[in-house]
Amino acid sequence: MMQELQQLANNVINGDKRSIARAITLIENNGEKAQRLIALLYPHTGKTHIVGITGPGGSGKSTLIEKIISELRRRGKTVGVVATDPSSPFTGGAFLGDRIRMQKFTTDDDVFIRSMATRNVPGGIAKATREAVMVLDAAGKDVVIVETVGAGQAEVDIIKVAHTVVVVFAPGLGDEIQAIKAGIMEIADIFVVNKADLENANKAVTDIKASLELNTKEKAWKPPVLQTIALTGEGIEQLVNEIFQHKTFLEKGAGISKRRKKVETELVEAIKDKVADLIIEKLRKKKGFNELVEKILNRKIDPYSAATKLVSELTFNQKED
Ligand SMILES: Nc1nc2c(ncn2[C@@H]2O[C@H](COP(=O)(O)OP(=O)(O)OP(=O)(O)O)[C@@H](O)[C@H]2O)c(=O)[nH]1
Ligand SMILES: [Mg+2]
Repeated sequence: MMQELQQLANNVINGDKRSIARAITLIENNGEKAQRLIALLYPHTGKTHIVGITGPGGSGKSTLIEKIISELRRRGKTVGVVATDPSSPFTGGAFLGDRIRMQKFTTDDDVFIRSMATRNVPGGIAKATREAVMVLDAAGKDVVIVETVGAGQAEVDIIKVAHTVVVVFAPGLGDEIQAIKAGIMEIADIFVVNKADLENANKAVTDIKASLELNTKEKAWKPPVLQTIALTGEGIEQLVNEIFQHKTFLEKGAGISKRRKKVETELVEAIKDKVADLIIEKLRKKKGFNELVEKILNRKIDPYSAATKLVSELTFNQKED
């Protein structure tokens, strides 16, 4: 098995498209193999620039990404895309429209696009996305784009992997903007008002700028607010310029703490995983476990009280330090 995984890792590192796809599938299944693969790939990561693209449903993220890919290819950059949509009821999370749009890149060996399966991902979609990004990073992609609908904590967790966060709005989505502001405004590095061909695009820009005034006065990086028309490609070149401006900004020092924080998040998330597994394994072995399952089944106790009881009885072996 080890040899097979090593071979897969080598092929990923060489940028082989089918191997990248296989590696991401393995990771989605989140088994022991997945973890070994990550261990093999991790030393080859850390070179890609990760761009998170988020915003309300239908604001034009996917259309924008298609144009960004073309612009990046024009500049000779290799690209990976991971699209997630935790709320999508569709298997695979990708809309037919997305698939058709992105088809033109299928013959380009330097573009890899993946829609993450969104349901029943063991370990969660945020983890699977983080690891898929690692695979594309190890595969040598210059830029990796992560698309997610910015609506809840899960999405904020997903976007935390990004170095540069682009938030995409569209005119006339006032309520959505309000809903999203809470979680995502603080982590946005670039704002885009897409669909600038529609009415009220200028008003949307003014609104975003007004709310930025309130909380970015002392920040070294002031998030620009751009207008785009993803349908025609208008404004895309400037958007890509801003993404690279932000990359340069991060490389000049401001990014060191951000990168450190990112790695810290990775470690904490990995610990959470491990700790949960370890504790659950330990608790399952206690005879009280099955008794409590029985009691929950008979509605004699609720799962939360049962969990509290089990966890409070846990002991840790100090010698294992
Ligand atoms: N008028 C106009 N329509 C656009 C523009 N960009 C995208 N659209 C349209 O808006 C709709 C949604 O575009 P998508 O790119 O799928 O939006 P999305 O944000 O990826 O949507 P979700 O993935 O569902 O959240 C599509 O019908 C696009 O053709 C634009 O600049 N102007
Ligand atoms: Mg989309």
